[in-house]
Amino acid sequence: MGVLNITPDSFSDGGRWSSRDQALAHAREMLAAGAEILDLGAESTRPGGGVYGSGAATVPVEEECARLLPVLIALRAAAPDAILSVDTRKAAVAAAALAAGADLINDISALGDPEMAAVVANSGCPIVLMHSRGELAAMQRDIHFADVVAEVRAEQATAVARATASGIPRSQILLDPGLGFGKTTEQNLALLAHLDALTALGLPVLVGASRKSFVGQVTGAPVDRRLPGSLAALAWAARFGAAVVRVHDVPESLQFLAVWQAIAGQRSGARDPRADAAGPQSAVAAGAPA
Ligand code: HH2
Repeated sequence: MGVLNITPDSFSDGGRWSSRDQALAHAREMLAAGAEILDLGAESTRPGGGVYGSGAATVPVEEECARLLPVLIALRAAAPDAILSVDTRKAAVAAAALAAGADLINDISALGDPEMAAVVANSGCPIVLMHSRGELAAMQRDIHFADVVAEVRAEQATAVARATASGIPRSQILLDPGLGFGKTTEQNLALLAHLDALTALGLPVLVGASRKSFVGQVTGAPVDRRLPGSLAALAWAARFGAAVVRVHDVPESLQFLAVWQAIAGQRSGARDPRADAAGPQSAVAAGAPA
């Protein structure tokens, strides 16, 4: 999933693709590079209370639609086979986007808008239910988890139950641990290291680690130099079978995944299991070629 931020203020690329023509050109580049899904966002959701100060300002529905719809409509016409996702917390924006040809709703508030479930249920489109806690404006303040992996998993299970009770079938739901949304660096790392706890819920999982501040905190890299660290996070998402990875750098991420998968394919091949049991040191001791 390639990120298409049609915003003036997104944390890593705000303003770069905010005109219709810039956005369309970037969308074409990502599709040509092999992105299967594009995630169009017309409201930054960088959380407040931490490195982003007071966080992103809420964008009124009219403004969000005015940014989003011209790009979505043009893209739908230009790329009929692309899967177009819309990153919005607002049911009215989701309804307008679906009418304009969007295929998927990416809701970082996991049905925070009480009207969202009906919009999604009526359209039959898939929805991403991302984990977060509290209000966006203060999300990075007073973060408390006793066991982040268990609690995110339990809260995602609750979100699924709420969605199905509102008429959205399980078959339409994707989950997302919400990296960077109300979590410390260590908690983001723990969620990646134990992503299998979330995939165990039996629904496809989306992971968005690209360029996030936890990558900067581990490495000291500024936001425009976080690709290598983002790829390390991608490796863990791949290892635990994430169904969708949300990235800003599509060609680089696809090259990374192609090699990762080619190596993983060798693991599932016809290797003699005794070789693994012996381990590399035994092979050296036995005089095997290094
Ligand atoms: N992260 C961002 C936005 N939307 N959606 C999902 N499902 N998962 C994520 O991790 C996620 C998301 C933040 O990234 P970006 O869109 O680049 O920044 P901004 O919110 O500042 O526009």
